[in-house]
Amino acid sequence: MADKNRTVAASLDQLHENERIKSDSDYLRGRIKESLLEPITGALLGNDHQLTKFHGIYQQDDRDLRDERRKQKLEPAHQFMVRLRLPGGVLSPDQWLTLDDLARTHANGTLRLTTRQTFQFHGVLKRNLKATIQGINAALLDTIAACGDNNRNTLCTNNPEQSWLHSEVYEYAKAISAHLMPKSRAYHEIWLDEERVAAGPEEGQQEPLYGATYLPRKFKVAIAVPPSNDVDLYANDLGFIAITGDDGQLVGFNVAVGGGMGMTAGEPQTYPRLSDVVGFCTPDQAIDVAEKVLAVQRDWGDRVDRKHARLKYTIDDHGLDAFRAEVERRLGYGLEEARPFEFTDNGDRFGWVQGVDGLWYYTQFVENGRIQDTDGHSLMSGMREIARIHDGDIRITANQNLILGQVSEENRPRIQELLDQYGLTGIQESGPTRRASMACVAFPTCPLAMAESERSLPGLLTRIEGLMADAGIAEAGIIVRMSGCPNGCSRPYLGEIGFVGRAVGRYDLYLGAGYAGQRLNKLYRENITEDRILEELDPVLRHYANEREEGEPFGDFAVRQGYVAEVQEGRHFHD
Ligand code: SRM
Ligand code: SF4
Repeated sequence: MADKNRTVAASLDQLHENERIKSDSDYLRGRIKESLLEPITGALLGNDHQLTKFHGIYQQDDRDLRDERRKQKLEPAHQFMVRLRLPGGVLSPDQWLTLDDLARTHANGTLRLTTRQTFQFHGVLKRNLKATIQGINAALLDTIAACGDNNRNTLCTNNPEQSWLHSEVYEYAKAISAHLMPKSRAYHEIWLDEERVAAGPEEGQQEPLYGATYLPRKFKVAIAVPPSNDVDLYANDLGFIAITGDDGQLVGFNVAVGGGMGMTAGEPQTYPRLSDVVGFCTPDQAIDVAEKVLAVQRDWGDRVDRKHARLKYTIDDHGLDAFRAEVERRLGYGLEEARPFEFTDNGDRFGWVQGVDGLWYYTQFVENGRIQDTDGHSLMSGMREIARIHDGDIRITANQNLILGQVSEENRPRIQELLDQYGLTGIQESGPTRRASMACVAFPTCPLAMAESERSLPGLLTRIEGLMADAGIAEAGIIVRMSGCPNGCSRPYLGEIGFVGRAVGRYDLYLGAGYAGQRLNKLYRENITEDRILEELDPVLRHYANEREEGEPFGDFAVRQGYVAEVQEGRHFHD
């Protein structure tokens, strides 16, 4: 605590504007209450849109309508994205039904599963925001800190083949999320009408961990259970890798720090970076370790340049050894040496699997995480009917898919019937490459999108699948990821084939990531159209079909054959 927000105290004027906004916000209250009541505009007032992020709410506008509205001299079609905090991605069927209902009454009629195991609503109007949050709260869910400069949704491996460990490890995901959650009551006062307790001595202590200016930037934690790396552990600021003893029981976690994907085009001082494993801690130390890693980043992170403020840059600036030493100093003990482990892949296991608990788990492919009814596939209606009869839980994966968990033997045929009836089985029969693919949201809601992503990957994949079929490798599962800009929300730098949007219809093409999420890919072609993408990929896919070694993943092949150089040390420094 001694040096907390030292930099802030030095001089707010010299820091990034957001530091003042946070500092002046009265612990995330700002004028949000007034903003919500202002009828003249569909937007929030002043800087309140920066503060609502800490409550899981982003102000956006419909970019499909932007030009037309500008011509008509209308303000942008303001609307909001609302993101849930859902540690480990687990919810009940009743909670699903609430979210489904809110999506249809208060949002754009779809639900969006995210790459961090949670839900987003899009298209919520200002006048419906409060009712949406209250509806979420009534289902015992919340949106606290789902965005903003704080700890984001905590990921946890959901692989049903490891169900005996899942319940134990999931408890850590929940505990870390709760421990690192902002403690300000602003959320409860603004959205849930809680009365503010009169100012007293405790006023100054509203955020014992974060202080008045929270973190320099977002902070992300994941827990993985090897051999599955379905959470892309190395892409997180802080990762815990579950280590089991000979009896299969949890003995502790390897600790990894400094991962992140985001970069800015043309700014080589920004780069994706995979985290480094720095040691091992016992289960009862995990929360303390999470707190101290976050605290060092709080105090050492860059509060001047937000593009240089993530933990990965703090670590590269100070050196890994110095960072680890500071964490250990604050812990009061050293981390043990990391234990051996192996990740085999970062994908999901589709279809039915029986857990050691005797119950059944069904993983459903959801293309780019969008839950909606389309021609032939009534995913939204089907899931509604399934949730009505399902007596287990529902789990979201970090690959934007969902799992029906703990299905009883007796309920399984009924659920299968609904899966068939609503066309979910049809979606499931997509080829292995499509099922391993992910795209971020991008247009029309994301303000940062430079190119289409969610709306364009399905069509591009059809063309890539065509090339693969012609080359005789339709059955190969290649990890393809697309992002609409270099921020990398679909973790495209971990795609065996990665597309990163540069302008409408143009993408950077990356090749060569590791199949288990252990190696970044590398830029292969810059700023090319979809037609050029296919021209470029065709010979590489044919080469792969003819000369791959037994079981060799496409990313490894692309590196071995020299299409791209191997990325060293988990860092993606630009050529
Ligand atoms: Fe992201 C910003 C969507 C996962 C890196 N991300 C955004 C915003 C909120 C745009 C904005 O700032 O206004 C996007 C909203 C789009 C929309 O309309 O819904 C957005 N990010 C998403 C989601 C929904 C993508 C998806 O298709 O699933 C994911 C929501 C996760 C969640 O539930 O919490 C999402 N974003 C990620 C990930 C992947 C991950 O966390 O594993 C990353 C890369 C990992 C990382 O953080 O480095 C990611 N998002 C970013 C960045 C770049 C951060 C950086 O350090 O440079 C931004 C831009 C920013 O923060 O300035 C961003
Ligand atoms: Fe938006 Fe870029 Fe993230 Fe895609 S990668 S959702 S375009 S910020």
